[in-house]
Amino acid sequence: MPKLTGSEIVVGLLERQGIRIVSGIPGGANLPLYDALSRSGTIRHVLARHEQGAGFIAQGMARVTGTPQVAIATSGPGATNLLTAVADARLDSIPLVCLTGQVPTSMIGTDAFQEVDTYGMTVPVTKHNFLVRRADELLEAIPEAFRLAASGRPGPVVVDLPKDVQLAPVSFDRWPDPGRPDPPAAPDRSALASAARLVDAARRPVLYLGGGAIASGAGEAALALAGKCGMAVTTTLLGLGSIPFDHPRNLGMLGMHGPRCANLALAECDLLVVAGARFDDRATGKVSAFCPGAAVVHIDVDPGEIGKIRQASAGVVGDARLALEGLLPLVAAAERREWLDRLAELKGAFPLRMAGADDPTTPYGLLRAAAEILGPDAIVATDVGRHQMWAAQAWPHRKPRRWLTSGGLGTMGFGLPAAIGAALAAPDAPVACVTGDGSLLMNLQELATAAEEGTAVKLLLMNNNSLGMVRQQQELLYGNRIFASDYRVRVDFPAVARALGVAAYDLAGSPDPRALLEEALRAPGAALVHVPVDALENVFPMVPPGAANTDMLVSKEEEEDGNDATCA
Ligand SMILES: Cc1ncc(C[n+]2csc(CCOP(=O)(O)OP(=O)(O)O)c2C)c(N)n1
Repeated sequence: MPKLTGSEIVVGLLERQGIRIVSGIPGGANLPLYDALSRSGTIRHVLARHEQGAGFIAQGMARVTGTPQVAIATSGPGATNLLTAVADARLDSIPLVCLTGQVPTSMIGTDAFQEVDTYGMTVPVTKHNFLVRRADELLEAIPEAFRLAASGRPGPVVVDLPKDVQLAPVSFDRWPDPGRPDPPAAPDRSALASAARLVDAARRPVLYLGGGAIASGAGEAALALAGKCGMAVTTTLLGLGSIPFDHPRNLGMLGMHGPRCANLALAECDLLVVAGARFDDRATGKVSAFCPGAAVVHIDVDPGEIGKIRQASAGVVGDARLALEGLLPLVAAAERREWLDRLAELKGAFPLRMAGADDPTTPYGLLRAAAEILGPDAIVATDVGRHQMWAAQAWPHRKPRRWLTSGGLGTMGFGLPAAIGAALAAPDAPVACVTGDGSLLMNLQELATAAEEGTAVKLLLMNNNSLGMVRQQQELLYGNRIFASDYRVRVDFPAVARALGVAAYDLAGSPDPRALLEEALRAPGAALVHVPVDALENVFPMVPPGAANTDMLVSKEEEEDGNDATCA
């Protein structure tokens, strides 16, 4: 009969859970946990420089592996710093288990030093949370946290650990089994039959894949269905990589910065089969104008999503992969040649325009060259802004779990720590982080973590000395009143990177930028590649917030070409 402290039980349970790397920062209220962690033979601790960084490092590992990963913070400011990464995981359905230190149970509610109500604060941004009041409860709570984080629609779980709980000795008979996800929810057969009838009756069907298609591994099933019944496929920002970017059925990303062909095709479809997506407003634009003539089959593992934004003619509750696999034998094979011809026409007339794609000192050119040099197995993380949308458009997304971006919360500062997490989880894969100067400044300190851990994260910094995406909206939608979006001080990013232990390469003024980029990407260890970008360089197409997806703003050049959106 083992007798261990609460902290030793937590560490033992993490080990049994198969956790090999955790990221966090110690403090007074979690020192017993750290003391126990120091004696673990199998768990490596990655010391982040900010708890938000620790949360995103864990997210990076979770997004790449699809399994819950662990971030640790102390009470009070540690927990509040972690909160953004937790909320981000909630909105993007990422499995995370966060362990926070708490003041001793006898002091809870007294405004003790570094006390915040972590339980109360995290209720709205977690899938579930625990305040553990007795050490023996850990034997149930920790495996349950892992089960909940990974089951059904994944998400973050916070376990708040008062200091006395960490220190209390407990005798117990045997270790509990590790927490495993529930088996994926099998879709209802009659719902699938209704969905199949709608597919058979449609003349212009489109399959719309979101993050749930990545989480469930639905890509192959999606392509099989699209191939059998003449469907085009579009993906959300989080669905990128579920099918290869160059697959003939792939229209590209829908929504605010998607290619025009995708948004125009959606406006013409008469059936939308939505799998693992939730009609986010950045994807749909003005909801009342989104696919106005389409019936909807909505497949989602979370019943709360069905009918939430858009009424579904058929709702299928279940795992996206299982649902698409179940639908496949029920639908009639159909070529739908007229629809495919129309899609080809739209794709030909309104492709994504990538100015400067052959020049590695332009945003599109940098992305294309880096993707080519890093190869098809590369993982790419992004921050939030124009650079993120350029990357969504131009990166050749080939496989799932290789595109890490903050979609729902849109958190600047996500990219670097998420990329570090990716490199820790997949040490053999090349890892890039596409970032902007505004975003990088939000978690810049994690460059030191990257250097310390020897992670070969390659930062592609598009530096426009401005909050570019905000500036763009001010220019286009607020009468060009540029306010609080241009920086007055120019940061010497290569010097800062070097000061934090990371090699830096500046493409500015380089006689052979492509060769320098290649040198940076092939060198061992982390590197920052600095690429100056004009603050006036906007990302197009763009659907103004609240407008219909068919009302896209395009670049001046495209406007001058006079492309008529009806094209027929
Ligand atoms: C934490 C956070 N604060 C503010 C915003 C609002 N915001 C969205 S994009 C953006 C500008 C991003 O600038 P930068 O990272 O330099 O990228 P760029 O758009 O210039 O490529 C801002 C301020 C945000 N998304 N996240």
